[in-house]
Amino acid sequence: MASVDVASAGSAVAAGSAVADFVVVANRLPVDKKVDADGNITWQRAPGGLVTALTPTFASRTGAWVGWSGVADADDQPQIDGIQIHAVPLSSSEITDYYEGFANSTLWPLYHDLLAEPVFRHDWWETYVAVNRRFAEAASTAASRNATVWVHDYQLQLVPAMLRELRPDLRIGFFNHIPFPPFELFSRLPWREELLRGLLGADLVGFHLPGGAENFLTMTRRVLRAETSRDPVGVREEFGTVQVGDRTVRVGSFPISVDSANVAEQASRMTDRAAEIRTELGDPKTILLGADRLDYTKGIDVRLRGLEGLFAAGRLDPADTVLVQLASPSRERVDSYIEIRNRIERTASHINGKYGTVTAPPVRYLLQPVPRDELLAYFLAADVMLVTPLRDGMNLVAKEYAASRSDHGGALVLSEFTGAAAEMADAYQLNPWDEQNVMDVMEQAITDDADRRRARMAALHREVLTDDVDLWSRSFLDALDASAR
Ligand code: ADQ
Repeated sequence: MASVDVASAGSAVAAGSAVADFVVVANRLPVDKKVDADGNITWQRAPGGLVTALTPTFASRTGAWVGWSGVADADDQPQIDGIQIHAVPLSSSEITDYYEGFANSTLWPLYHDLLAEPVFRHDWWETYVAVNRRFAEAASTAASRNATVWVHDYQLQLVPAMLRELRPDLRIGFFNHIPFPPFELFSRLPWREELLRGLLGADLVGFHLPGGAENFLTMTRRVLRAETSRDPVGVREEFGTVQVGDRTVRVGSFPISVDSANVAEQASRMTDRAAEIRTELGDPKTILLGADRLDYTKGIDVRLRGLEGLFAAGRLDPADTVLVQLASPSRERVDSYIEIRNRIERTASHINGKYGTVTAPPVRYLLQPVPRDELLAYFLAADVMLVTPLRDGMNLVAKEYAASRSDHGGALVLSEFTGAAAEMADAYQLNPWDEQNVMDVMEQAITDDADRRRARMAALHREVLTDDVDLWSRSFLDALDASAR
């Protein structure tokens, strides 16, 4: 992570006259605040696709970003890379109740098909409301008259309506980065009406896939008895609508992507390091790779069990196979995350104990974020990338892997339960709930004919280079510009 230049807050903003005509509101800022033992403060660019996606937009407008800094109680307003930063302060108890609680122990498991049991607590909800109001107020302070405000993700679903009430002049978009669940799941929420009304404060509500958009339209019709149009909620061009009084809210799907050209270019400089990695791993015949935030949705245990099954059946030789699992720590104080970490670590060490030797364990597991360049070198070294989530809104790793493989080498194993599967038909797709199928598809990707593997990767690479993250943000913002006031 590189440190970035920090200038003090612009006096116009400090004086309360907002200047930004484009404001992003997201749970996290694109920078992390670090405070050392002597109290010195530095800001470091946080890795994340969103800021990259929006760089061209920020370059052409006066931009501001409203979000949490990642540490308790910070409320700084530095100017970083030309973007006015509005850090929304969160106390330690708000981090527990709003972030770890309502966002990640209620909404996250509910929206991911109950992969963990969601917890419904009224005190968490109250903190979620209070924190959402704080974000809305900060956005209202940051935005100039008639500005465009783009609110992101499940942590901030109340912000659109709260912001509209404060600032009816604004054009407000909302994008949901995780799946939006079907009626039977969403209806469990004691606060389902409030959340829907919160989202309907936006002019445009976007999802990765048409299925999420359809679920949202169904919810508003059945819970709020809103009038909806169900034009095909296709990708980009076609929209459904919800009538809210005299306002028409548009609803559509916008599958996110990655900064493909940049990934390809950066990866092309990592070929030497990729060769070195292969040597360091003992030059095995097959290198399998997983790279994920350590989350129970990502199916890290699915691929480990698949590997064990193939070893047990004698279909894959443990002496000639290495699976590298790069896991970056996430939400480490939440119980369900502690449980999945323990399960993954038990399974990995069981496989190594049973099928490895002291000097050559087949599973290499890292619980640390890996620097970007190094991650790309692993992508190039991998013969097969394993992306096996039980549920995932999109999954950027699959797209980054395809973008990095300008050489058309490697193969992508991809769960049908990711958003990415809808576009990446040339991946080796599997059903992560079917152990037999997991083993079969992993084996097929490893052993398939070289020409077929190359043709599939060539198609995936070509596609992701065309459908990049710039197209995603432009299509969302164009649709928002065109939306009714
Ligand atoms: P995430 O659940 O965080 O995103 P994903 O889309 O896969 O998941 O993005 C993860 C990012 O972290 C990728 O850029 C990847 O390169 C990086 N990463 C993964 N493992 C890493 C490691 N060990 N070290 C360093 N970096 C690592 C949410 C939704 C997704 C949706 C995105 C964007 O859950 O479904 O695709 O938002 O909308």
